[in-house]
Amino acid sequence: MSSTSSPSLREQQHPLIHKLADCIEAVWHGYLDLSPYPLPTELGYVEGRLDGEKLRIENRCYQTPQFRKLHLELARVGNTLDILHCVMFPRPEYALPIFGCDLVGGRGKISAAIADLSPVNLEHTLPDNYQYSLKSIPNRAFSQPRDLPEWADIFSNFCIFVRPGSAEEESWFLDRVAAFLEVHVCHAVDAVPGDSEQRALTLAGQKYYCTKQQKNDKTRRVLEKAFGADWAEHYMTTVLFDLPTE
Ligand code: BLA
Repeated sequence: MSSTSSPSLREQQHPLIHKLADCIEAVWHGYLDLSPYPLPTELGYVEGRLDGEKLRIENRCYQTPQFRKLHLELARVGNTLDILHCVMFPRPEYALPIFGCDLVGGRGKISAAIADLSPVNLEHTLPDNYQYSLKSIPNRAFSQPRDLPEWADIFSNFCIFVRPGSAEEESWFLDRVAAFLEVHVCHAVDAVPGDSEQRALTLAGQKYYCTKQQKNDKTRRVLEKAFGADWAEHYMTTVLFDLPTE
């Protein structure tokens, strides 16, 4: 494992990952008041080995007045596995959903493309203004929809989980995620902070979201094989799906 200055992985990754990474950063820079998020420096850029192949992880992290942590992670295993992971954690003062996205591919094909705006309230519903905006985004008929695993009860009705079957479907996915992001940042910058009771509920909802995401064995396995079980547990609970310290 080593830390070095961070070269840009996305130029070498699947074109959909490259485009989505650029899109996410353009929305963040275009609409939000970004400041750096203090990620432990040893985790900005990491390298390990998986089945004798090099695993490289590059993290970009920011915070804003509304978001505790905006995290974009790009990872590459040798030339066989490409990953984009992105989560936008709102500050618990704001009763906003969590934007999450994961793209996993290899050998020129994306096998899993998932994106959602996930509710964190007890009723498990998105705020009315989100529902209204999201309903107007075109719903495309992807040829290979995928079933969510058993732990995934955190996602909304608007969640998209597919294996994109063509270049056209890849661009549909990209357009849908771009639309999710625009809806999200536009509503987020207008949001007003709630009271302490509301904050506690939102925090509990975020905690539930993280607990469920930590059950993703497919993510854990990749990290365990490259870096060991303890490192994987530490990474999943402190970098990928951590919680604010109250
Ligand atoms: C699936 N995630 C996967 C898969 C791998 C990873 C290898 C299986 C791909 C497939 O079945 O085709 C691996 N993902 C990683 C790794 C990282 C990562 C190593 O992010 C870490 C850096 N996962 C998320 C987020 C969401 C998410 C934010 O990190 C959703 C918002 C979802 N990933 C997700 C889901 C699956 C997946 C639902 C399918 C799991 C399954 O089918 O069991």
